[in-house]
Amino acid sequence: MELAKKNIDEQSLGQLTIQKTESKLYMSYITVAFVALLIGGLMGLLQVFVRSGRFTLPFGIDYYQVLTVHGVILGLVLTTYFIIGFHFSLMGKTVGISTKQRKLAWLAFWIMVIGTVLTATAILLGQASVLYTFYAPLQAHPAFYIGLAMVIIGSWIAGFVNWRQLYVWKKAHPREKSPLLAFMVTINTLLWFIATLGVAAAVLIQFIPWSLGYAETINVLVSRTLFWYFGHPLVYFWLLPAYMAWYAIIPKIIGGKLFSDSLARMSFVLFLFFSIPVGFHHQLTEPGIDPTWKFIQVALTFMVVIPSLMTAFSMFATFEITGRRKGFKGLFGWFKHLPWKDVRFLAPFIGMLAFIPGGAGGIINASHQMNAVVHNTIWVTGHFHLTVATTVMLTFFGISYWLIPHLRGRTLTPKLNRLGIIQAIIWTVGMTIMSGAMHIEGLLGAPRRSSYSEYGGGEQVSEWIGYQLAQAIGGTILFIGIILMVYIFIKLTFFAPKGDEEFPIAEEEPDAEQTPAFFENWKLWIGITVALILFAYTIPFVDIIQNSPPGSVPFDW
Ligand code: HAS
Ligand code: CU
Repeated sequence: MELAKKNIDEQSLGQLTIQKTESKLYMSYITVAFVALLIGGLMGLLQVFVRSGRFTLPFGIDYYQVLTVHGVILGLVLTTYFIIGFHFSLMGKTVGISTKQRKLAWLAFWIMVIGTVLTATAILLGQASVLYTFYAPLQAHPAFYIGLAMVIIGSWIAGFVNWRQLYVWKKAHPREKSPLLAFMVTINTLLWFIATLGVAAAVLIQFIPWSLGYAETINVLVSRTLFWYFGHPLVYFWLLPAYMAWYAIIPKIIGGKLFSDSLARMSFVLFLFFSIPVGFHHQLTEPGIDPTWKFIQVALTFMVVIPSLMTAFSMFATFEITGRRKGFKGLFGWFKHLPWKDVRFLAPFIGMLAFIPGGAGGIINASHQMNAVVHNTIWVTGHFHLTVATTVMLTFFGISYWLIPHLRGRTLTPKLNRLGIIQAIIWTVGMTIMSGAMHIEGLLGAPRRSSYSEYGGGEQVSEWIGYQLAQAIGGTILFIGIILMVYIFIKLTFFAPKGDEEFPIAEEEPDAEQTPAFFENWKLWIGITVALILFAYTIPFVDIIQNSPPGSVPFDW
């Protein structure tokens, strides 16, 4: 009896230490994300100040240097680290992680960190003011590209670990369907791997030799095409973790069940298919790409809207079914049951709301004729502050409120919950003002990626300044939101009372229909994805290579 008890104690002790070491790994990734939030947010604040026309940057700091830090650190660093930390947490929870896999995950982390430091150093020394899209012929110091390549390689290792985790689980559970969240993580890492091949090719074959001086010129159109082959799926790599929370976590938080396991899997598979062969919708105004292929990729872009509409449908259904089960009646009565005072729900919910105008804006962007009106205007900046900076970010914040205390063995106190609600409201107000002003100013023709200028003082230009002031107000409110979020992060990580915060994963309905086995047919999914990419890119890419204008030399400021 004594012996048995001792064994059990040792076992649970073993498990506890495993959990602790796992948590440390996941928290490391997430911590980098919050540090990035603070730095990147501060840059955003400086930008809106400069563009208000009433502030100049001190110490000769260049606007475009600040803008590069902002885009790289928020668009590439914050997102990638948070997502990998979240992916690992989900996999650890659903399929487990072995010691060997954990070591590899640490290796991935350190390669990414060294890469991030290299890239950041190049930018901070003023040697890489090329923005996060690093369009040629703008040229950065080689360290910028080498650092980026290391971040990508690190993220691949992390992805391989995730695949291995699922593989090991499947071996141990033959004929069982993989857990939904593990399936989703696998799709998102596949999407990321296939997409980053493009940008890795551009960086390794084009940018690094060119910046080191081994190649005199660079083929601009090829580099931009490879970038956008990656750049569009990149935005779904950000969105899908938010969708994971919407599909599989939010139902649990509101006291409901998973709406449909098959629908959720199908929408993720559709994202894998249609996220990648659509990069040309960022290049609609670019000469040198055959309009027929632009048209085809636009048609495919409209295909990728479908899984988002499926998600919207699924969310409404979850809310309504749960409400009616709780006894709320009438056409919209079920709406009342939603836990408005629970920040784990409220923050992602506002994210969903923001995606209605955000997604509609995306459809406008993707429409060839309308793209001509908005392309390269600050409308586009407004679009992605609604999508990634509101829909995705508020969902990531919503995840943090339970994930961080869960990993740290703490609890989300009512006080922190209240602060979180205030944070979500501040974010909503700030973003509505800033993004709204950006959309309108864009329609009035104001350019994006641009510092303050009176452009010689035309009538049209004088219309813009009011909106830029509004952006400064919205941006300042947002920065207050960032400070508050970082404060909450520190509280949740180090000071919240010890406890056992729930990891909310929704269960299936007891009488749910069985998920068809073909969802596990990875070869089929990858095969279709590759076929679609080859279809959408081969002919226009060969055409671009054969008929491009001569390569460009570096653009000197
Ligand atoms: Fe986009 C440019 C087209 C979605 C991010 N996009 C960008 C850039 C970024 C970005 C960063 O076609 C700028 C890149 C740069 O630096 O140049 N975008 C689209 C389309 C979609 C889309 C068609 N974008 C996103 C998402 C992003 C993102 C998601 C980040 C996470 N985008 C474009 C185009 C451009 C572009 C062009 C290039 C513009 C140019 O000229 O440069 C679609 O995926 C959108 C589909 C979404 C929907 C919404 C569904 C709604 C849902 C919410 C339901 C709400 C509920 C709440 C349930 C159709 C799922 C309940 C509510 C109650 C009332 C109860
Ligand atoms: Cu896109």
